Amino acid sequence: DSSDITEVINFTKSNYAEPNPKYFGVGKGMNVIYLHLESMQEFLINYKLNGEEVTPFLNSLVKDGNTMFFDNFFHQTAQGKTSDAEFMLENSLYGLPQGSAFTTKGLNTYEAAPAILGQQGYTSAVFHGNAGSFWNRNEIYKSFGYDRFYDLSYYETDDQNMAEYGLMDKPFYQQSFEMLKQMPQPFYTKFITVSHHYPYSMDQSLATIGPHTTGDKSVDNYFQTARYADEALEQFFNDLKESGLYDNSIIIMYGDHYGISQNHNSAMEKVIGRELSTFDTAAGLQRVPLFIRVPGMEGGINHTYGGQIDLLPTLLHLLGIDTKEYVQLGTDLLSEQHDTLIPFRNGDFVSPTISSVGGKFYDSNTGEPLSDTEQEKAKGLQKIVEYKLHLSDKVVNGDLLRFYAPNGFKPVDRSQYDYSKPEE
Ligand code: GP9
Ligand code: MN
Repeated sequence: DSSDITEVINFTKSNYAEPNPKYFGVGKGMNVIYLHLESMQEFLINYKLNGEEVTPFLNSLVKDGNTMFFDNFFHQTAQGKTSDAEFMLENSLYGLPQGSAFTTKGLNTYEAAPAILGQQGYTSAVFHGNAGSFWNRNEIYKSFGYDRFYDLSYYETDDQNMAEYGLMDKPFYQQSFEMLKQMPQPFYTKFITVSHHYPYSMDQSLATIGPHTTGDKSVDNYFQTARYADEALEQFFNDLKESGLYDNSIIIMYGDHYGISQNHNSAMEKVIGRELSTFDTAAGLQRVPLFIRVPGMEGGINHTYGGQIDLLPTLLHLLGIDTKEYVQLGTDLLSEQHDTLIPFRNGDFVSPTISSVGGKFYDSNTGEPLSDTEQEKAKGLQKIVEYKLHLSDKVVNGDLLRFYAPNGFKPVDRSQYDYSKPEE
């Protein structure tokens, strides 16, 4: 009932991280472009396969000085995979422990990014070259307040340009760009790519790097589709630059979840070039890349520990919108008070000092089991992690945002949205 939301608000208020004056509002009024790096793991960045960079374009952004790259950023998804990542970045609420909140909680009340920004004059859209019903997107996006959803029906496809889950990244970005140019500004947009998706097979005539040589097919192919995705991104960036959108848009790129599951650990040892412990595979390798570029903001490598839950408060603060009154479980990555305790959905966690995997605690820096003297501290962190997940599940399962809206926030009216393509 409505008293449950009070407990949640008490927590989010106490966990609130004040915006950093250095970054608050630096992107005020700018467009927002989220680029979904399907199945990208952090280890790909600066990885060399036979002396060749796999993702030369992304690597160039790490050192370009204008883009912030986070090298301790973790995905926090579970069975809902892509949809869990989207759920977190739109709401700063966790996905569910089982199944996908997108599928089962599509009709809930949300206070999601598109609605918050819609009330600040933004037009929002998702671009995705797959059927709109996949992950129930065409329903839950209405609850988030997305104005437009350009799904597969908006794209030209043929037998040559389709990957297993939809239109391949290069034609996808090309065609999306034509639609993006027509959008009223400022806009809040998200581009969900599909080429670099398990099992990572692609037309070999389009491949520009050889496969890896571990002997594990999906691991080996992973590098080819990653290269293709990297090339598609570069092409899209070039279009943004030529059109001028590059100069008034915040670009955020995030890996959604692991691409190589823990069923491939022995091949991954060959990829990484050393023996991998449970800590390495269950925690360390769950890092995904995060890039944030705000025109005029200084970049560089940022070592802050963070997760997908933190994206929404980070973005809103960059846009100059305070998050104190919102029910958000993450905190601004750029705040001095950012909470660096990062829960995984299964109750494991990472932090800059202590990590937890399967009920055992580790030193985050050495990967060694934690000393006896620090066990109590670790148990304290474990309790907080469980509490955060518990509160989030209470909000999502109880549809608790029905009972609370921050001052001035107008609840979303789902009936106002229709994503079907107009007749020609
Ligand atoms: C499909 C795509 C894939 O539309 O987003 O989702 P995933 O299998 O990665 O969860
Ligand atoms: Mn995915």
